[in-house]
Amino acid sequence: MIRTVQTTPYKDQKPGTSGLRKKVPVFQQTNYAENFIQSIFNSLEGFRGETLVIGGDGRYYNREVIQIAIKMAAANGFGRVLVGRGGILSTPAASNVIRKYKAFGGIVLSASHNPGGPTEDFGIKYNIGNGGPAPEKVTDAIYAGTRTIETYKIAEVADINLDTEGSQNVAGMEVVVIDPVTDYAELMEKLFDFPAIRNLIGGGFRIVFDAMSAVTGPYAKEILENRLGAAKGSVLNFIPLPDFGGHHPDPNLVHARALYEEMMGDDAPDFGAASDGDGDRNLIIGKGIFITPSDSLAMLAANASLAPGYSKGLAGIARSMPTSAAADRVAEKLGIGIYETPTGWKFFGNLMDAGLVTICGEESAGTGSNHVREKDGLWAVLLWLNILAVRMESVQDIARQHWTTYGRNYYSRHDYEEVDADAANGLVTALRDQLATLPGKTFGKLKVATADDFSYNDPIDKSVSNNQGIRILFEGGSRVVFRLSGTGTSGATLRVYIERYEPDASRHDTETQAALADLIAVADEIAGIKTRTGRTEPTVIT
Ligand code: VG1
Ligand code: CO
Repeated sequence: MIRTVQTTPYKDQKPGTSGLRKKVPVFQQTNYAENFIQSIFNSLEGFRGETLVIGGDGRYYNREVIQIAIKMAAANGFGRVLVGRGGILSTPAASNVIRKYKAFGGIVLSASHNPGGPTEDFGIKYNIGNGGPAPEKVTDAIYAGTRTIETYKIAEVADINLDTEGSQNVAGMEVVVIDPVTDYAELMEKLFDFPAIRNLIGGGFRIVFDAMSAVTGPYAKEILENRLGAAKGSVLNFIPLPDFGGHHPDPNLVHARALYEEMMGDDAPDFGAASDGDGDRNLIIGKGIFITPSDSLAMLAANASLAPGYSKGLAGIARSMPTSAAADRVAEKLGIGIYETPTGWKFFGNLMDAGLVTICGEESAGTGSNHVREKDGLWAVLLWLNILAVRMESVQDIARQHWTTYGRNYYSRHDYEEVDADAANGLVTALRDQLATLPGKTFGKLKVATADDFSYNDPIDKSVSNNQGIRILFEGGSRVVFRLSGTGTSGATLRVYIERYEPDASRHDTETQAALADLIAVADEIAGIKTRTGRTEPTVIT
């Protein structure tokens, strides 16, 4: 019943920032998914008889690849597979299941915030036993394996029933279909003061959560409406759809525009939030105020000890390099460590495992803690609600007080999507060539202090990751950062991150793009964005 199938390598199976992401038709090529999954297994040792967790965000092609992955896990000698009912597990829920049931690892099927559907995106990611994304040495080994693969192993059995909870036997391996929500909801109840949040909501505090027709719908319904008493209908777009209703399940001001408009209206609810395709990102909007992800990280860290799960305080904070330095000021005040890592959650795992950090965050709307080893959209929403329930102040008041105490880091990211790959690479190369000569140069009122290509030395496993983004730091704490996306599936996406620090509270009311206007102009002057890409405007501003 176990068949060994001859195959030939595909040359393009290099995992990016978060797993292998390609268009669905690419994944539908003969043996494409099989080659990658076998290469994952080939890179691992000692999993015979162990447990593997499998789940995905429900996007188009999810079920097909789950069937393949289960049959291949059986053929390769895993002892047990835990799979979410319907093939559903949000990314943070998958991380929790891996940890809770002491699995060897997990396969998470998602292309996160990218659109889904027959011609849109799909993805496969491997997570290790700590519940987090495989570190670079593992993804490098997987990629090396895909270049030389000759055979894969699969059990020749009928399709597994993914829709009924309980245990089945697949070619001698146990497959347990689990409820995707229960374990996760239990964990949230342990971390947060649900009675206090229930009181807040019972007292007339109105919330709205947009699940964007993606995976968090069932989680948000259960937690926000059933357990915390939010009015029925508070969770919008709660049915996960294979194509996310034709939208980008990306919780930002562009793709969650309707929510933003509602939150800026006269009769706005008190708190608005959204999550992405696989449930690991969050958007936080208070009545009349959008909280940037970088600010959210800082504000959550500053107030985390108000929630029971963090009442003993934080060990430290980590942020990705392009994320604003707002969290650094909180860490300084709390007297705890702050770590700056490359983009992507895989770099936080070692720091959390070593007990050096409790809370981590990225400017791309990812925040999380050591409760799992992925970023966690609903977790961020619940920590906000817990803080609001204790402080009994509005989001707006909490944000303003925070800026008054710490100063405000005006922050924005400009994305230029699907630009010509050669033009994008040329732009980055030209920037690298300028690094040595930029320091000391002035652009209007701005003087370059330092310029480099970010390198990360992991303090735990001593691995080094080079070329993680070009940083140009100006005197006074402003900076621009340039890097190319590692999650896109067509052309190149240039990301430009712009930040200015403003300590003076009387100047905290400027519109963000206006506050950053001179830096935006200098970024173009130094990098030649318009001339090199032919674009006059970013595709997305967040
Ligand atoms: C983007 C974000 C990064 C995030 C990654 C995965 O990567 O910038 O912060 O960790 O997506 O998020 P890139 O390489 O495109 O900039 V998710 O929610 O797509 O798994
Ligand atoms: Co995501």
